[in-house]
Amino acid sequence: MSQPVQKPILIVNGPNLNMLGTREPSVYGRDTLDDIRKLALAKAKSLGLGVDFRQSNSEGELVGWVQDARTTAAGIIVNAGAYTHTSIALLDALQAAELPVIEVHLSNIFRREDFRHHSYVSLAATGVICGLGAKGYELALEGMAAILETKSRGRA
Ligand code: CA2
Repeated sequence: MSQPVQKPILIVNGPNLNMLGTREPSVYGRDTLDDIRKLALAKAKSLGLGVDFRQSNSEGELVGWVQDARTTAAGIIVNAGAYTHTSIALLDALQAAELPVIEVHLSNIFRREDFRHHSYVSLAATGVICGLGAKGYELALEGMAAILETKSRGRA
């Protein structure tokens, strides 16, 4: 029997991540968000996964995309930017999605200000990757592929 077509992974990026590559390279690296999108697409292709890569500065838009993902995506990789530390709305949406969630941060949030040490997103995440720059997105895709593989074997 032929395999069912896998839904894509939603990679969702929060506020100010569209500014990557313009300032603060010592914290966030030199890659632009478009560079990261290309890296993620190439890694996903090598893993046999599709990707829907998005960014918004609006909390409501991010919540809407996560709500939609419940039916349109196989998993969610999320760098919620500063909403990581503030947004119960995004946490609620991620929990309601009932999908595997991997949280990514470019910087090591635990080496930074105290207010960045707490993440609401982590309460919905299977795993968290931080401090590895753009590479974190590739590692998150590898982790997601492993989670989905385990899930599909459970169903076989
Ligand atoms: O390390 C990360 O990926 C963060 O999610 C990035 C957020 C920050 O609020 C989180 O605590 C950690 C900020 C992204 C802002 O990115 C900029 C990049 C260049 C210039 C200005 C902002």
